[in-house]
Amino acid sequence: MDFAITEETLELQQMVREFVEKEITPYAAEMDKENHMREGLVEQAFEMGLTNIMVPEEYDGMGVDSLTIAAIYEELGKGCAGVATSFAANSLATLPVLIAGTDEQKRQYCDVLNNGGLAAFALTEPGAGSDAGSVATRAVKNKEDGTYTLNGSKMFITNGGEAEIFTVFANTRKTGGIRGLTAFIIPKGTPGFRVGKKEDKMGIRPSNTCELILEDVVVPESARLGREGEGFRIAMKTLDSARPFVGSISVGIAQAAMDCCIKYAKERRQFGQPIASFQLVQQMIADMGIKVETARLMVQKACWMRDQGMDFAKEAAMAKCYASDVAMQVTTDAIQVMGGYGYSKEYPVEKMMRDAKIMQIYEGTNQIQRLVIANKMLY
Ligand code: COS
Repeated sequence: MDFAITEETLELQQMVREFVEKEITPYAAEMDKENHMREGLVEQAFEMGLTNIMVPEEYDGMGVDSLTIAAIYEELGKGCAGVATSFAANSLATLPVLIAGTDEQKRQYCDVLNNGGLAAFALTEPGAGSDAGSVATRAVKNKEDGTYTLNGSKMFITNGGEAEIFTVFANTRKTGGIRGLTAFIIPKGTPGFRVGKKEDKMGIRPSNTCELILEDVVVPESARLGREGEGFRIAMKTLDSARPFVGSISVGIAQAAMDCCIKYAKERRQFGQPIASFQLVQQMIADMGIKVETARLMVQKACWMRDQGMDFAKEAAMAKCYASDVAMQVTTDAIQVMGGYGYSKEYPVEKMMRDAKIMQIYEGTNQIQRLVIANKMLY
């Protein structure tokens, strides 16, 4: 095992850290309140190469490895997990195309990202969350010209209202089920494809989360990713790949909450001394440190395994599950150390705690992660 961070990654990480400290952290509370991203931030992030980080070199991207992507998402997660989520959703949406797309499809998709566009991964539906195979959106093949007509709706889609291009999962079988799940590339503006309600969420509020509606959306056969019925495998492989990155955003949240509470504990005086000198506070801080360090190592190991071409599904699920649980525990404890101040919007930790919660839910709940892990351990 060797996942030492290279000089190049360190340099990039430092650049992103400075960008986050200047352009994201100072605006995080405002973006949270306003429920959308600051004007111009996507463009600035694009200039830094942060919105198309998943694009391989052969499609004119940076072509960085998973460890580097994780390091970058951790930095973004420190500043604002909502912003990190929006940019990471671009990677999530691109992965199915990289996994199953033709050269032409990869070029089409990557070009959108390389021009600063956002992308969205549309799998979830009102009735299909953990049970991804129960997608009810139908794709019917038209015998005359080979096109497909899609009807249905999608829910909780990150970047839904702002993406230029979408990866949409629909069922090509009348009877439904995982064997009919099929993935399609659908550009914004395709007739019949529209954005529905925007979610008013508890956390990650700068990220745009919307419903999508498909009414007689006609796409050419060339929009289909892989074969009919290959969608479930594509979705599962995509989620395997994306999970360590949810882990890295979670590590970022936890690190930021821990840093904030350490600073506070050194400044806050009670009983005539800084609260950092009390052993019960020290124990909480030490436990936070152990958890953050462990979570980061688990994310790095899963990323390294992915980069080595090893089977990393179990480690990806473990990293996502553990790191997001850590983010929730550390943000909760950081508020505990900071008492009433931590609970107030005067400090950023209450937002971090709200942001942390979704990490245990999206891209597969932590209950699903445990199923995946147990399955890999038992069979
Ligand atoms: N990679 C490749 N193929 C996979 C796979 C993976 N990681 N996981 C499962 N498959 C394949 C299996 O090999 C199996 O294929 P065969 O039937 O040809 O053998 C098929 O998919 C079905 O697998 P399985 O029986 O394990 O599927 P289940 O219906 O039991 O579902 C869970 C498995 C619950 C793990 C899956 O539905 C899941 O991950 N759900 C969560 C979805 C999710 O994360 N939703 C969040 C919204 S997306 S942001």
